[in-house]
Amino acid sequence: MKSALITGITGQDGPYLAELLYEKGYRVYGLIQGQNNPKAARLAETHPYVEILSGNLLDLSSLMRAFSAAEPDEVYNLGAISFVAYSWENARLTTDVTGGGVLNVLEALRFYQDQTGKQVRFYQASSSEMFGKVQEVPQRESTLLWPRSPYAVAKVYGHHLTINYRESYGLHASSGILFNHESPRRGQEFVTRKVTQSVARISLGLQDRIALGNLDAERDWGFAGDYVEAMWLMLQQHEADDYVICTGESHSIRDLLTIAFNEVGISDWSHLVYSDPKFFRPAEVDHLIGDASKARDKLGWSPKVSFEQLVRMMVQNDVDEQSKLSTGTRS
Ligand code: NAP
Ligand code: F7E
Repeated sequence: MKSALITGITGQDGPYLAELLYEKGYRVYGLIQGQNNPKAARLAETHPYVEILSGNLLDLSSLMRAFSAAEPDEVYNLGAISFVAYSWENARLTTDVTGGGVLNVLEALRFYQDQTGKQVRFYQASSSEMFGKVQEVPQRESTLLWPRSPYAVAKVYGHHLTINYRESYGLHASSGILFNHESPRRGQEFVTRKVTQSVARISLGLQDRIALGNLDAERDWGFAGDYVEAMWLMLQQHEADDYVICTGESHSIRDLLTIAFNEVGISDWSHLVYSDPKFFRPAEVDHLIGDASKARDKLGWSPKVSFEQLVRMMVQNDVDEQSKLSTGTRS
């Protein structure tokens, strides 16, 4: 039985990846930070097969202990401070966790390999945010990186460190340059979930309007459930490598609003959305669109869920969730 260790198990992607690995017969370990993290109990309920290990990306010794406990064949480093807007206000912490955390995991892995002689495969969660002020359209593995936030700069560090450890020590270390991927489990601070949850609440009479920032930004949005499969496929290759994972389609926040409102029968949303300066960023990533040809050719990977299906899935989930919550509040 193979064993996998996932950092960031309490985020959006962690549980999808855990489900995939468990279905494939893996023993799944998840690293959880904090002394009494409320997400641990929730995970134990929804994913009882995940064996929880306590640890923090900032604490090398905790990672070394996690390696000893999990005896992993594969390690997926999904843990990060991942909200771009937050990274300007907490640049030091973001740099340490999102960037320095990669160094700690790679060092723990090297130590574990040296001690046991076991070969461990490593996945690093890199990001399309690294392309930032894009130097080529569409963006591919060879596109020059031009990060536009402390988060993106930290991800560039983790990306290059992964490549460097592969080249320096011969580690089977791969970096997935994933474009935005969403789901009903997406954190409420990200624009897709913020929109789908607000639209659900507006349709139920629980909210009047949505405050947003830049409506013209464009992203290549896919479904998280599709993207975790690409992570796994990368670690099944004979050679470690870097891959862009995306849909090859780009949409604006306006498109997102149109599809989301349409799902609840509202065709004109202009009076339901207003602009709030606090949601504009010091430096914006205006337009992202990727080219996943390499992943398609070498991994046999392609996305299954379209942007429209994704947004509709998220709105339907939020309508159900908000209806239950409001009924619970009234009773
Ligand atoms: P997410 O929902 O923000 O989850 C982040 C995870 O990291 C959470 O489990 C969080 O734990 C954990 N974490 C934060 N600080 C930590 C620390 N100091 N020690 C240990 N764990 C820590 O992110 P996601 O959307 O699942 O994304 C997974 C990874 O892919 C992230 O690295 C993200 O940067 C990257 N990525 C995401 C996208 C996307 O569109 N979703 C695209 C490209 C790359 P708590 O819950 O306890 O805070
Ligand atoms: O913003 C604009 C905002 O926060 C998308 C992370 O998973 O994907 C994610 O980063 C766009 C930006 O995601 C609001 O200015 C407008 O242009 O949903 P987001 P992100 O910054 O693209 C990448 C690939 C990652 O790696 C990250 O970890 O939407 N926008 N108004 C807004 N964004 C938010 N959050 N809130 C607004 O009110």
